[in-house]
Amino acid sequence: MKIGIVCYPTFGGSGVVATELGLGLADKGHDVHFITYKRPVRLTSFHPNVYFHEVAAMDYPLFEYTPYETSLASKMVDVVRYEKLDLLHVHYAIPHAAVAFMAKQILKSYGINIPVVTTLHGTDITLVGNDHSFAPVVEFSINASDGVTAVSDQLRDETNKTFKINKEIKVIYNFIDFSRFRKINKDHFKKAIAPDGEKVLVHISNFRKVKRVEDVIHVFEKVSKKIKSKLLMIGDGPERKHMEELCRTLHLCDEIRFLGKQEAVEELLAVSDLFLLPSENESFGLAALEAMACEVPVISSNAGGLPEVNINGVTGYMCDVGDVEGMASKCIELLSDDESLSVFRKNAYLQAKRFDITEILPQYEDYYKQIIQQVNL
Ligand code: GMT
Repeated sequence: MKIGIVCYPTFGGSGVVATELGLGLADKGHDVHFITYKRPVRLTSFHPNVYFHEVAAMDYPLFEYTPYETSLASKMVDVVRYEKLDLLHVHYAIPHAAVAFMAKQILKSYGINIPVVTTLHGTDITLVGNDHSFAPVVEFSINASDGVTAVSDQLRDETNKTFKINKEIKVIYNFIDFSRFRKINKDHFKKAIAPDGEKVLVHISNFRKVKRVEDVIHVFEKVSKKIKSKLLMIGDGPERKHMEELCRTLHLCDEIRFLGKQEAVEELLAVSDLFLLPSENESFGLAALEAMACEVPVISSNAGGLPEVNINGVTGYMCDVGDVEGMASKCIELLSDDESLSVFRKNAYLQAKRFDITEILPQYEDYYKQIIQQVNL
């Protein structure tokens, strides 16, 4: 198949899923055309079946806000026509599903009926999409897509609760590529990060409010009073500055390292003992899955779709949102008992195996075929 993928090219979860999906499809012999405003961060090397079409938004003194959607729709029309795509797969409803609708209508005037699949990722429904400044467009464009997928059962249910959706939303879980995410030996990293054999806790996110990053610091504060430990904070975003200030206030700067955005997170997960994800909301929690694939158990909140990924008492523990005390005591419990920590490590890996890319990718291929057939009826 010739597939067009539209996504955010940044470090966020939806862009990562879209890029890994495209690369996986390309490995299977499909031609994949990424249409984005920048090369996606995980698109790092040459692949014979992968193409990148950059959307250049036009600046003009009249435009206080650059009409990016118009440029994107034009690029989508151009790529579908000239590359003869079979299907467009857009990730994150805003604005991609609405722009896909516009592109689809324009393509009809050229006699092309391009099938459009929209994948919902989370905040496009829960945090941003349900705001009244977006909601009517989000609802309309989900209904106008030929196929719609969500990354967890919870996100599907939430979408149906929030909007009047007139079609079935298919759940296709996020996935993990074990050729990249697996426990590797990085003993020299471990010695540098935890020279006195300290336990290593880790958090990876975009440091937005929804991640409750301050809970990560407060949990660690409690853990570090009982267990010799270090905390790695990976990623960047609006809350990072406040978190660095909080570390100073709590006199924890020697124990907590802010590493910013990292390409090879698997190398840091390889030296980690626990992953912390206390999010206010999380449709799936791809970062937690990446940790689990590297045999790192997860202490998380029980928000959104997290219970579909992290199994309480098996692959880690879950507590209510904001229950810093509970999360800290579960960390201390696990980190004090090497035997049970190693059982949780194995369980985390086995659970991650359920989301192996080799299991999930065929679900997308089958869905594409079904939607293409439906549109061509
Ligand atoms: O919040 C993020 O981490 C970014 C956001 C995105 O769309 O880029 O992530 C959402 O999509 C990910 C991939 O499907 C999910 O794993 C995340 O759980 C989801 N984030 C939220 O729902 C807050």
